[in-house]
This record gives sequence, C-alpha cells and structure tokens, in this order.
Amino acid sequence: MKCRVCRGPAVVDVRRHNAAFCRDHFLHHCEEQVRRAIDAYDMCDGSARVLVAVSGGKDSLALWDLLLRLGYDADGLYLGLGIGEYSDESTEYARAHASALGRTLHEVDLASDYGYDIPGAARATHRAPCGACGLSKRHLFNAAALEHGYDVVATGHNLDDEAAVLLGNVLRWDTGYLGRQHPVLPAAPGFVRKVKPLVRLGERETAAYCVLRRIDYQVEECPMAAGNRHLGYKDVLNALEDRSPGTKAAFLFGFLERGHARFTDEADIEREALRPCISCGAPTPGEVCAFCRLRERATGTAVTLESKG
Ligand code: Q46
Ligand code: ZN
Ligand code: ZN
Repeated sequence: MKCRVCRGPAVVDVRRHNAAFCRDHFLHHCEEQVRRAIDAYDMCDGSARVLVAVSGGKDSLALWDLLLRLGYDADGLYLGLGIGEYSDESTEYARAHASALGRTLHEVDLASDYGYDIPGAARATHRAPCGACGLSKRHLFNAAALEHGYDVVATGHNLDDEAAVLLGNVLRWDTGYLGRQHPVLPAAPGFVRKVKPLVRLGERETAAYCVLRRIDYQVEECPMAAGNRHLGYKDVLNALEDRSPGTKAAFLFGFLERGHARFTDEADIEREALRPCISCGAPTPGEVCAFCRLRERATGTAVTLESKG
C-alpha cells in the first residue's frame, strides 16, 4: 500500500476515495476534508468564535484539534451526563485535551447544575436514555453558547453518524427531521448557528486521526447506547459500504444536494411558530420547552418562572 500523494509507505487506506495515505498526507487529507466541508456549506467565517461540543470521544477531540489547526478561534464545552465510570473517564479525556491545546474548556454538570443525570431522567420518563441525553445536549450547548457569546456551536457528527440518522429519517419518512438534517442550522432568535464540520470524514478516519496525532480519547462506547436504533442503521450501512465503497457518502451527499431542499418548508414553518419558554426563555412551540419539562420530571420539581438554570 503506497501513499497516493508521495508514494511512500501508507498507514491508512480510505476505500471510499480508493486511496491510501502516509501519516503526513493522511493528516493533511483530514484537514482538507474539514476545510472543504466548512467552505461548501458556508459553516462559519474566519472571525467566528466557535464552541465545540466536547464529549471526550474521538470525533469531538479530533474536531477541536482540526478547527484550531485551520485557524479558528475554538473553545470547548463538556457536559457531565452522570453515566457512571464512562462519564468520569470522558471528563478526564476532555480536560487533558483542553490543556494540551491550551484552550478553555467550559464545563456543565447535569447533576450539580440541573439536579438530574441521564440514567435518572431515563427512569423518570420511562423513555430511552438517548432521548433525554440528546435533548439536554441540544438545549445546554445552545444556552452556553448564548451565555458566553459564541457565534457557532460545532459538533463532532461524522459521515457515519449523519448517514445513519438519514437512513432512520428516511425509513420513517420523518419529513420534519429531513428538513432539519443539514450540516448547518442557521442562527435564529434564541438559537446560535450549529455546524457539523466532520461530515466529510468517516469514523475510521477520525479514530486514525486521533491515533496519529496521539490524542487519547474515550474508546468505550456509552453503556446506555445499547438498543439505540442508530447502531442498527450503522451496521446496515457498513454492510452496504463493504460491498460497495462510497455508498454512505453517495447516500448522504445525494440527499444534501438533491433531496434536502424539498423538505425545508415544514421545518421553516415550525421554526417561525416558536416563542420563548415561560421558564427559561428558550424557543419552544408550547408554553414550557421540552428541556424544562424533562427537568421537571427528572427532578420531581415544578417548573416556575424563577427556575432558570
Ligand atoms: S451519550 Fe447520550 Fe450518546 Fe450515551 S445516552 Fe445515548 S446519546 S449513547 S452520543
Ligand atoms: Zn505521503
Ligand atoms: Zn425552558
């Protein structure tokens, strides 16, 4: 296996591109893919203050590193989910990376700052933990960005994640989600811009990036992921990708180029109908937002106008 660029010995192959790379050219390939994603989808300009959603896993740590190398002004936010040893270890990886990068890591802890954790929320709501977790993350990353004056929230969703979410949305023809599935969600009143700069990189690539850059990351899967539908969709897509490399990218980028615009009307109408939550002020279709309702159920305390976290 030879590097596509310099013909030296290759260390990573990327079947989707029918290419292999030596260390240096692979690292450059990753930077290029992020730079191209940011340009293609007009994610953010060079002066933007970026808040990276840092979980301690390979994707978010690679993303933070790549954004800084590309010259962006990027800090991190770590959200403590209270998922036992998994969360304790993830916190350490996030902190170690922040100090290696010499950047600010904001920390929010669900238990001490909001009075609940993800396992408790799942029990209280009798729902899968990932629902409460995703909702908490979306709300709190947005809230922290507004509070600290960041222009953009960047998340580490990669090509595999986005293709799996798309497959789920298509299997259910969930038109509202299809309208919102895009590498950029523009800012709106109460919402900062959200971007996914890793959409052009697969998870094998972000893992290899971390290994080659000597970035230590949480290798364990979240113990609450079992039963998460997206894992099944990833297996299906991996089987297809194995038979015909490039399938995932064709599926996702074909949708973004030719399908997404057909679903945006519904998402736009939904966004326009939002008004501030009476408890926390976040945009919501009802009186009280989903995050405040979750918090109310998980902590067993009623939402009040003063309960602003
Ligand atoms: S952390 Fe949270 Fe994931 Fe764990 S509970 Fe589910 S959503 S699986 S990215
Ligand atoms: Zn090379
Ligand atoms: Zn609220």
